[in-house]
Amino acid sequence: MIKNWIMLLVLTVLGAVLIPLHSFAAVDSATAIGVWLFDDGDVSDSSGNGNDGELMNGAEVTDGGKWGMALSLDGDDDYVNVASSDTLESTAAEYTGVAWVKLQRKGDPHGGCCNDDQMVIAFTTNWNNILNVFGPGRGGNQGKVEVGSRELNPRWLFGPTAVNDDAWHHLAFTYDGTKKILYIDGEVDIDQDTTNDFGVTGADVHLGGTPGNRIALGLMDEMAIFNVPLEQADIQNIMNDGLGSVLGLTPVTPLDRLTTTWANIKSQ
Ligand SMILES: [Ca+2]
Ligand SMILES: [Ca+2]
Repeated sequence: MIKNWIMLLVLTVLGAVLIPLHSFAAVDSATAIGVWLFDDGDVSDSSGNGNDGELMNGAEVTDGGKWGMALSLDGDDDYVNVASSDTLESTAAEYTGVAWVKLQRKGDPHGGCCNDDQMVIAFTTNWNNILNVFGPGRGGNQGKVEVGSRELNPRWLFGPTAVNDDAWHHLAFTYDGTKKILYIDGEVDIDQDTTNDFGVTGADVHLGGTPGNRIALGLMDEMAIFNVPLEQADIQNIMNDGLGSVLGLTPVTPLDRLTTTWANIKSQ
């Protein structure tokens, strides 16, 4: 009898210690302003904020994503438009943007240095906040990732790693009001001391390109915007476990993650 009580005590203490270490809800889902998983075949926002996107100029949602379906961009004129909103404007001072990208190398440059870049996430049309991949007009820097804003000081920054190799890479841009940080595949690619706010009032958000230029060539998946600067561990959790799992949108067991899409969950 005493033995059983001791065993129960040990198990209770172990549980109290271990359960917090295995919490999957490391990211507060209330800080997710827009979440675009593409698994319903469209650009609906899974965050609950109604920041649904519109497919422009033939942009498609296709199979072959990093998780389920993905956004497909033609490198010519495709992009997604998300209309400005109060919730999107809540990212002015603190921000995280994340995306999986599978981008091809573009051909010869045309239209100067920047028009052939591959935009991932942009609050624009005045370059208020960008996560951008350099195109052929950038010469030897093609494929490197740029983050920044016309409103920040300093404005722009790009890291050493190229991502236009037609393989999946996870990108994240965080800003906490004092430092901008670019993560590639969960590791810091570059950071920089920075001041000012983004100034995103009235700015539409564009995914995969912008109206007129910087159109991506390839696939994007699991894109999201937060109004807080996520920590590196959060970004790695999102990369490894998927946005749906980390935000509590999908079951957390590995088997379910592999075999069940968000679309299936929603239909149940
Ligand atoms: Ca098109
Ligand atoms: Ca997906």
